[in-house]
Parts: sequence; C-alpha cells; structure tokens
Amino acid sequence: MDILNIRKQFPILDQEVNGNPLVYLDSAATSQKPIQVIEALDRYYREYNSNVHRGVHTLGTRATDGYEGAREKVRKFINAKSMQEIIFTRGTTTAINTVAVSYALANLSEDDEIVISYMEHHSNIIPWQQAAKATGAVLKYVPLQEDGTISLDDVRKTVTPKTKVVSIMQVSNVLGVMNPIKEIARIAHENGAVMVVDGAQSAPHMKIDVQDLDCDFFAFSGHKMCGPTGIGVLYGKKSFLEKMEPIEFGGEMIDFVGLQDSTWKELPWKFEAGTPIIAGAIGLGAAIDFLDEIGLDNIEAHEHKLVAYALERMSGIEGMTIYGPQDPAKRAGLVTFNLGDVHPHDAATVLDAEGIAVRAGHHCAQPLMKVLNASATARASFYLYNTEADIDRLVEGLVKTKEYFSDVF
Ligand code: 7TS
Repeated sequence: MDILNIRKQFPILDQEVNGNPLVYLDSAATSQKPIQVIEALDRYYREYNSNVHRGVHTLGTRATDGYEGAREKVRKFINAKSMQEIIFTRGTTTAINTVAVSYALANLSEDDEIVISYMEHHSNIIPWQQAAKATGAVLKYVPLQEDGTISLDDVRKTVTPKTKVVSIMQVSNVLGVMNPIKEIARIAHENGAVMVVDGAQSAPHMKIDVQDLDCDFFAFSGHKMCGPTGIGVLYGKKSFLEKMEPIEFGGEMIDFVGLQDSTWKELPWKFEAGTPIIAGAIGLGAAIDFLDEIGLDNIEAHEHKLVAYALERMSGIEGMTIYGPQDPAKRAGLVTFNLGDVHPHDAATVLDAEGIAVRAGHHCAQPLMKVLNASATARASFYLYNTEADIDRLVEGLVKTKEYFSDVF
C-alpha cells in the first residue's frame, strides 16, 4: 500500500492544527473522506440532483441509477445474495433499532431471551433493553475474559433454547477485540435464535462476507468507512425481511393506498419510507469503490502493523494502562488507554495542542467501562491513511502529557 499516495487523496489531512501538522487518530468515531467521495457528492448536487423512483425525466433517472447502483455496490461489498437484502438506513444505530422494533417486538414474548455482551456499544444495548421491556423478554450478557475477549464456552453457557436474539459486535470500538462471529452465529442458530451483528467497526476495516458468517442481520455505518454521514446499511436475510413489518410509513414505501388500509412495496423499498438518503448512498458507493481499489485485505494488514507498533511503543511509557488483549494478533486497529491518573480528557487536550486528535470519554460503552473499572479512557484509532510516524507523534505527545502532569505520577 502506497500510504503517501493514499494520504494525498484525503485533503483534510494536509493541514496544521494548533500550529502542528494534524495527526488524526479518531477514525473509529468517524473516518476522513477521500477526494473521490467528496467529488461524487459534488457531482450529484451539481449535475443530477433529483428525487428517485418517480418521474421519468433524465435527472431523476440518473439519480435513481446512482442510488440503486450504490445498493448493488453494497451488496457486493458484503457478499449478500440479493440487493433486496440491502436496506439503506441512517447508520448502524438506525439499522439495529429497525431489527429491535420490527423483528423483536413481533417475535419475542415473556421469558424469551436476548443475548448481547458486556463490550457492546450503547447502540447495541439500548434497543434491546427497550425490546426486553416491551415484550417481557430477559436481556442477558455474555461475560468477558480477563483480556477483554469473549469465550465461546461463555457464549454456549449464556445462549439457551429460550434465546431468540443474539446481537454482538464484530469488532469492539474500545477493546479492539475481534469476536468470532461465525462461531457465535452457529451457537445462536443451534438454539433457534437469530444472529444480529454490529459491524460498525468491522466493515470499514476487513472483508465482510455475510453468507460465510451466516448472520441473519448485519449493521454498519458509511461515515466510518470513508463515506458521508447520514447513511448506513441494514443487511437482513430475505426470509426474515419478507416477514417483517416496516417501522416507518409514508411515501416511497407503499404499493397501494386506500382510505383505511395500504400495502407495501417489495423489498428493500418497504423499509425506506420517504425521500431516501440519495446523496449519502451515492457517496457510500464511491467510498466502496475507493476501498475496493485498495483492497480490504491490504487495509486490514496495514492496520495490524500499526496496532502492533502502537502497542509496542505505548507500552514502553511508564504508567500506561492499555485495555484489551496485549497480543496484537487478537486486535483490530485501535488502542484504548489511560496514562497514570491523568484524566483522559486532560490527556486529549494536551494532545490536541500538539495537533493530535484522539477521543476521550466512555466511548458509548458505559457497561464496559464498569467492567474495566474506568470512568473514562482515551483512544487512538487508526485507518488506512495513518502511518508509523503518526504513532511516533502520539508517543511524543503522551510523554509531553506525562511531563505536564508530572505531579500525578
Ligand atoms: N456500534 C459500534 C461498535 C460503534 O463503534 C458505533 C459508533 C456505533 C455502533 C454507532 O454508530 P452510528 O454511526 O450509528 O453512530 N462508535 C463511535 C465511537 O467509538 N466513537 O464515536 C462513535
């Protein structure tokens, strides 16, 4: 991978922040956008902005082709069988909420179980809490091992024939852990449950094959994979989606409308009420083209090298606590840490003064923070445009942070 050439395609990276060259280490929150995506959005608005699926005029046809063409790119990107299984949503959060409302409310009742894990993002906790409250189902958590990983033995102990839904993240946004989704899906299916995957932190960074994973639903966000904000995807197996009711109603999703009753369009449009996220989908399509050209395997290998280097360099700083597995082979491209008793917000503020962007806080994973016994942590997350030099700058910044707060060491 020619990183310098890749970096040139991200105009935002070429700037100074607080008098220092920007080091962007917050891609797990949202990734930067390459010029190809920015230009695709620009072209859409300048040349063929129009509503889709209606009218016969030329711009409308071009917009429809762009929107539906993006759906086909997504289908191929995750190897879904049919474009009917690809629903555009606002992001991972909306995708998981759709399953929790449309599938869980209709299919779960008292004493049924929903199984998630302690490492989940709030977006994969609260929709299930709400579904449990509404149906009387019990929400259960798979515990974590000492190093933050999930053991399949624990999954086998937690998932029972009463379990109707298992919903687990593929990659943790805090621990960097990669979960064995294929094996977890097998356990879910052996017990008659559906498998939902939160792919927000995996789809941008590794090859996804939903047929190989044999998951029933898979959710991800465009903005974490070089695409625009406001667009995401819910993949669902057609056999489930066909039986599910829409959660939003109105224009675009209907077939016939009567005074008292209406019928829905076929998949996937019955789940896309109202004017859809046209520019977002077109931008996501451009992001997929960009990522495909570089190759997800290359991106994953690059991030693996970066995380191994970061773990080695950062663990050399005295007072550093790194959360999650210390073995780089078990991790995706992010490192969550605390530096002695320095509050992570203070550490992030000192780093920001050096032009280094990291995230600090609970990372939308409060139950996990409890398990880690930390009220907050700082996180450096990597993507295809980061380099070892970025990590050197981070380490220098952390050494400065330590000096600055030397009274707490
Ligand atoms: N699931 C995981 C694993 C995530 O990391 C995130 C966002 C979401 C779901 C929600 O995605 P959204 O696009 O619908 O908002 N994670 C983060 C993060 O780690 N820092 O900022 C957002």
